[in-house]
Amino acid sequence: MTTGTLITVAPTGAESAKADVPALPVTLDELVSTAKECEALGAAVIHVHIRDGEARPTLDLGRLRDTVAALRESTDLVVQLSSGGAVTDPEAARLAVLDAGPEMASCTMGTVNFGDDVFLNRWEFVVGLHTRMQERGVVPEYEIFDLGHLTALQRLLGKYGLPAGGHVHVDFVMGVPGGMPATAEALVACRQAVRDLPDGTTFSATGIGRGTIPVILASLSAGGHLRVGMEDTVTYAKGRPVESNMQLVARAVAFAQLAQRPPVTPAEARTLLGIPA
Ligand code: KMH
Ligand code: ZN
Repeated sequence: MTTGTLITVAPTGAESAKADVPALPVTLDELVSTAKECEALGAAVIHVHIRDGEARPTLDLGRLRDTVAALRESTDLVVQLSSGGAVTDPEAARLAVLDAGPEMASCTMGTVNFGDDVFLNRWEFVVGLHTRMQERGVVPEYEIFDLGHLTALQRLLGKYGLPAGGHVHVDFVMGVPGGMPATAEALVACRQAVRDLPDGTTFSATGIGRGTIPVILASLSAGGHLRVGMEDTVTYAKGRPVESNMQLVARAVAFAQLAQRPPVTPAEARTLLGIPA
């Protein structure tokens, strides 16, 4: 059954510098006002990376706790903290993200070359993240950068059981240099592999850079959901920098409406993802 579209906004990420992308929300105030505006436009989930006082990526626990509290206070969005952080973040700090008490967190399903860097996700670490999320009642979004990550997820769930809430939701991150391409063909291959996961597994997809629009169109056509935002996309169209996260969310909402799969509300997103209201 085709449903409405769950739209996740990923407003900041860990890769772009504020100096290069001045519209990037990096302070708590900027993040909260972005979140409120994106919610009003149709976003239901926010995937959060935070920055320190110098706008550098950080996993500082105090700041993460304040961020979760501020987003809960000001919006109804599902708050999904990134446990991926930046490629330089140590495993212990990435695990400690769960101590900030989010409803949801990302869980990347394997190692991937990441431009000139390596985004390291050892099996033992992935198992640690998954089981700690089960213990804490944090609902994962499994990040899939390559087709084999879905096989790894099948293995993880087979050995360690379903996540908190019992529902499996994955996000295809497409077009990272070193990962799978941002193409309709790759999305269909992932969609096929999702059939080997538990019944009812849902997926969203995000295309990096120029893959943004092809992936939106392919995901909507294949019954998937959408993630958009300045973590993944800083150019709106050729020669036109993104002006704000709201511009990207508004475009995703318009595509979803054209596909006759309008955005779901945060409350509907919680039901879909198995998150207690
Ligand atoms: N910043 C990337 C190295 C996640 O948020 O879980 C990892 C990332 C994935 O963005
Ligand atoms: Zn992220």
